[in-house]
Amino acid sequence: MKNEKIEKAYKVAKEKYAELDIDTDAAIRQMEDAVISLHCWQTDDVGGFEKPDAALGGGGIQVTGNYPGKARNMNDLMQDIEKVMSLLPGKQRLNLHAIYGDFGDKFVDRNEIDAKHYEKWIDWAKKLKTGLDFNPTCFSHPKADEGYTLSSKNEDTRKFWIEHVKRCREIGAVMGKELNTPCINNIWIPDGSKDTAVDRYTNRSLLKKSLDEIFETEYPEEYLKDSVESKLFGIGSESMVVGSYDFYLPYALKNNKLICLDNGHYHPTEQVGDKISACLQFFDEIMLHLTRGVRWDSDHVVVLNDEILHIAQEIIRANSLKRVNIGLDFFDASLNRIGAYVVGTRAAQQAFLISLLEPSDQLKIYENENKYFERLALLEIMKTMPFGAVWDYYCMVNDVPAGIDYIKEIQTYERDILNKR
Ligand code: RNT
Ligand code: ZN
Repeated sequence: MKNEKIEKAYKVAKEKYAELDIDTDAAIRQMEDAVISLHCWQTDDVGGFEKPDAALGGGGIQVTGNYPGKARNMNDLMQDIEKVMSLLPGKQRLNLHAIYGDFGDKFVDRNEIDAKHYEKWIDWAKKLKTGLDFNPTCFSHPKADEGYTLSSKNEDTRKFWIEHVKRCREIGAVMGKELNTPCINNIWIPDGSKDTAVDRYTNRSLLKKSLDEIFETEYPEEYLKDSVESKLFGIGSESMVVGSYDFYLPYALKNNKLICLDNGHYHPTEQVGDKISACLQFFDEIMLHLTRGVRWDSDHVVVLNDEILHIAQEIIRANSLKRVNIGLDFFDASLNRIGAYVVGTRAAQQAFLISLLEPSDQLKIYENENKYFERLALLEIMKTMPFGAVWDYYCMVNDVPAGIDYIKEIQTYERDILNKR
């Protein structure tokens, strides 16, 4: 899709950036390494396919809204994600939750799942030449109703969830092997307490014990990578979360696992961007869940805000794009879900492209020379550079709609497909 207007604007922008020694073509090339793992669960509000009309329950996370057109089954989900991918520049993977298996009409409990339930996904990913990531689902289940899973004092419950997570790792390893790209199996559990808890020590030692047992089986790194995701609080776990940052950071480090940083899981003024350069001193790789926290909720659609930009900038400034696995994590049922993906993913991609267009050498020189006015001025000047022209060109060369054109495409999809569900 050649577009003269876009090319013309790009030419001007390219020259403007070149004045600051920034090569826009090189930045666009580097975007190849900014692969985004699309979370499947925005398509159906974290429902999954275990039974008809399955819905997210408990677990400290919530979906609100009932916008029409949610995915009802695997075919809908595949169709939706393919539509999303067709509107995004660059490369994406798909991040599945265990509840999205191919279970037919039979109820398959979490401790019974195996690779055959995900064969269709593997075939689909092969067809699309992409990779898969995976997540155990330790919520929306009667055995999670008491609020504790891997850290439960009920031995039956704890064993049940250990078995589930073990199977998820095995499934993930099959995905990685079949698709020739490591699958990241990310463990997040909802365990925590609404009110003041007094025996946190026992819960945390149980969680540690469960994880140790789960990780006993080793898989080749080319097939499977494990990550663990912490949280500050959730709905119903306001006073204490067992898997806190202080728990998982040392656990991951000591046990050679990845830490997953979800930017909705920290104190409101805490910056995940600032954690990047710290974690990268000790971890070979990290995992991200990009999201947008709004007051107490951590899962709004990502937009291009300071927080996301800071995260992307820190990764690029540390020259570490290849060491960061970028995932998304939001679920909003009050708007067109395909639109939510495209807005959220494009915002994340824009943050990376803006960061790649930063005059980082010059900024570092100013900083090293204590020229703080100059550093501040250049950072401010960058905010009004013609980034939009570079972005549109990036979309154009990737053969996807630029500017406002994707809005219409999603409206058409809504009319022709989503509204008929
Ligand atoms: C919850 C965590 C977790 C979930 C998904 C659905 O607070 O962020 O990543 O959102 O597993
Ligand atoms: Zn998350």
